Amino acid sequence: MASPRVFWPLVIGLLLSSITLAGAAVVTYDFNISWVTANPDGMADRPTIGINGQWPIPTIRADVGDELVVKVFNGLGNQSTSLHFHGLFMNGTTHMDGPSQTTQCPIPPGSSFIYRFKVQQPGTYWYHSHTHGQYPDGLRGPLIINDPETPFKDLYDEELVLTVSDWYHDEMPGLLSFFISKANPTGAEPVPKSALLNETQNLSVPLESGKTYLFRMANIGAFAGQYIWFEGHNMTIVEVDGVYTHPAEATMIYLAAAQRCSFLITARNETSNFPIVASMDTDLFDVLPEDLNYNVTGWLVYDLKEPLPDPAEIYEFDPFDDMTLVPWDNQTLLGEPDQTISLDVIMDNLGDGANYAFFNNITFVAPKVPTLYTALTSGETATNPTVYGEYTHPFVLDKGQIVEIIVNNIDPGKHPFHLHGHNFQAVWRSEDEAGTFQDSNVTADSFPAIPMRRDTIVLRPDGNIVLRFKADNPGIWLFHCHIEWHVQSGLMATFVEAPLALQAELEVPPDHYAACAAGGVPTEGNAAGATKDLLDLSGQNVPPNRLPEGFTARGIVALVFSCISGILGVAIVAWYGFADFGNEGKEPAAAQSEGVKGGDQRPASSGADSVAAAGGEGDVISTEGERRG
Ligand SMILES: *[C@@H]1O[C@H](CO)[C@@H](O)[C@H](O)[C@H]1NC(C)=O
Ligand SMILES: *[C@@H]1O[C@H](CO)[C@@H](O)[C@H](O)[C@H]1NC(C)=O
Ligand SMILES: *[C@@H]1O[C@H](CO)[C@@H](O)[C@H](O)[C@H]1NC(C)=O
Ligand SMILES: *[C@@H]1O[C@H](CO)[C@@H](O)[C@H](O)[C@H]1NC(C)=O
Ligand SMILES: *[C@@H]1O[C@H](CO)[C@@H](O)[C@H](O)[C@H]1NC(C)=O
Ligand SMILES: *[C@@H]1O[C@H](CO)[C@@H](O)[C@H](O)[C@H]1NC(C)=O
Ligand SMILES: *[C@@H]1O[C@H](CO)[C@@H](O)[C@H](O)[C@H]1NC(C)=O
Ligand SMILES: *[C@@H]1O[C@H](CO)[C@@H](O)[C@H](O)[C@H]1NC(C)=O
Ligand SMILES: *[C@@H]1O[C@H](CO)[C@@H](O)[C@H](O)[C@H]1NC(C)=O
Ligand SMILES: *[C@@H]1O[C@H](CO)[C@@H](O)[C@H](O)[C@H]1NC(C)=O
Ligand SMILES: *[C@@H]1O[C@H](CO)[C@@H](O)[C@H](O)[C@H]1NC(C)=O
Ligand SMILES: [Cu+2]
Repeated sequence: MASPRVFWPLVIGLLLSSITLAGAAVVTYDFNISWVTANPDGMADRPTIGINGQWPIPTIRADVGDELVVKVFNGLGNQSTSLHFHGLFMNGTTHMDGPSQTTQCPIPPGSSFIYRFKVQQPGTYWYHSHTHGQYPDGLRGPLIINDPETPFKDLYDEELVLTVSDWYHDEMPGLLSFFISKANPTGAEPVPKSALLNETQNLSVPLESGKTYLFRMANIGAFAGQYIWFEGHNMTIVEVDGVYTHPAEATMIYLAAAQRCSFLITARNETSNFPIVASMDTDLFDVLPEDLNYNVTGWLVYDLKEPLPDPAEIYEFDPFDDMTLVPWDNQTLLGEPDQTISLDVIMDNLGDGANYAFFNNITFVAPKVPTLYTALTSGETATNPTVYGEYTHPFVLDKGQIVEIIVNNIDPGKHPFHLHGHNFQAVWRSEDEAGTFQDSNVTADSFPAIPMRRDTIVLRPDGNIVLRFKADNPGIWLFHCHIEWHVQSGLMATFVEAPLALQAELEVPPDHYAACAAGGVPTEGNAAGATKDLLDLSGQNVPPNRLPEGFTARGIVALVFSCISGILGVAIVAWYGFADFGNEGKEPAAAQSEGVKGGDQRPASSGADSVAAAGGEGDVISTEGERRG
């Protein structure tokens, strides 16, 4: 068990130095990340990533104002890892944010790494791996920041943490190499095998009549959004993603991957029991396997001797609309933006025949040098986005700017977008199929005076969203879809916020650089590792080549179907054809893309570097073999 150890001597030291820190503690967790066996849906034992021999992994808990210290040992043996503390601003500690190749090097097997940061925000968060699409294999758990001064403290008697998630029977490396391959040209995401409630099924939640409970819910799944309801009970929402809200009544909520919501439930004067239901949003699934139970049931249990009834079937999902929430602090609409970033979400195929996700014309590929280390080692050139490489899709933000992000969905899927290092005001969200924001007649006049804030928001099919935040937190922050498949297929951009302030203020501890050395990852220079001419990006990691003009995704689908329908010879010829398109006109640098896109956040995977950095770990998710036909 990883119970926190509180170091009182240090607390006393802090008390002596500043009374404003009264009560602040240092809360330490020792985590040995290693393989265990789990079977939460009762259908199959599978290797799962646990902590200290356990899965589900521990809930991290601290109070507002505490310093959290998470000491990680990578005991996996065959995969590197890292931890992201989702929703925490990491103000002054961007190097503790967790994404591999962005703010740190992946922690290789056998290495240790310490995350140390102050927690200034109350609420419901979670932590998960931010390396190689790894968290769905088990490395995901709740993170709760208790607030002794919560405005709702008189409204409830007890609090309960409750997660929803989705579960696969196969491990991510294998699923990913199929997902991003020419055998899957439409980019159909693997469908989960089960839904889970608190990483199990048939969960009993004992309630006592007359008491009110604060439920802290988080969707810690890989892919599926879930509809959640409690028969016979309404919820009073008081927090989303760490932002307190004016209480709002709901009968059903929707939590996309990575979203959180806390709400009050008042126990009835009852002796019978009530189903809790979470139902995966099957709109997200390209295929709906006949044998899939996409619902998971638990019970509010008033009396164990009474039966646990089956849930009533419902015919329409009508979840609470989070855009109607009002933050408790009444923070008003941020002013006119100083910088507007407009991103179109596009799914398309590249020359290797696989399907990728793009913001505008760029699919994310991790740089050779983690972006933070580029920012720290490029002097005044750090304000020039070029040094971060084209495929990290960098945007440099100036300190204090009001930044507006417009995301247009040129795709019929839902995408939950997440920003690291901040939450954002959700100033506009269109209905489905509204087209682009620019083409609509919506203006800032229709933005709410007090917009809802959160850190993860659902963009609707072929719709658009407009978000605003203030660049008051120097750091390197990713903006990405939180569907783990889309992270890996490239739906990610990098915000480089006030890099010169980082150079002046940040000190990266030696164990972070030791992880780089152990993995053979360079820590200086531009995205390509050049230290002399910082604007020379030759040799940067790149995605597979584009398809030649006129060669459409539909063509690829047709090819694959022709293969499936048995015209094998023809298809094989076509296949070799592809491989050629993919390599046609490639400069030596482009050849390095092979294997890179199988997983993001991975160092270059060809040449000497890759052997040391990725190949050596044995967890390269590569479709290289297939690409070569
Ligand atoms: C939960 O109960 C259902 C129905 O009895 C059963 O099919 C399922 O296997 C149970 N799940 C687990 C993990 O025991
Ligand atoms: C971590 O766990 C693994 C697997 O249980 C074990 O072999 C290893 O000794 C542990 N390492 C440390 C540092 O506790
Ligand atoms: C869910 O699991 C966590 C432990 O992982 C536990 O602390 C919590 O009480 C459980 N929630 C409910 C509602 O049973
Ligand atoms: C829940 O709210 C709905 C709509 O406001 C209301 O009709 C219903 O009676 C409420 N149910 C309970 C159990 O309070
Ligand atoms: C709960 O129900 C019982 C039996 O119907 C009743 O005696 C009791 O007064 C009720 N309690 C409350 C708090 O309503
Ligand atoms: C899941 O629950 C929904 C809502 O009640 C219902 O319509 C659907 O039939 C259920 N699906 C399965 C596979 O049980
Ligand atoms: C927010 O506004 C409401 C009125 O709409 C007011 O009652 C409340 O006190 C305000 N909250 C804060 C934190 O200022
Ligand atoms: C994307 O478009 C911009 C603007 O047209 C262009 O400068 C850039 O080279 C393009 N990048 C890629 C990777 O195609
Ligand atoms: C434009 O505005 C009108 C009137 O407010 C509204 O009815 C219409 O739906 C809007 N069109 C779009 C594309 O938003
Ligand atoms: C970060 O800290 C600075 C200085 O205390 C503060 O001005 C800023 O609002 C903070 N930003 C966030 C996102 O918490
Ligand atoms: C790593 O080891 C685990 C546990 O033995 C195994 O299940 C998994 O497939 C291995 N992963 C890779 C990528 O080799
Ligand atoms: Cu997505």
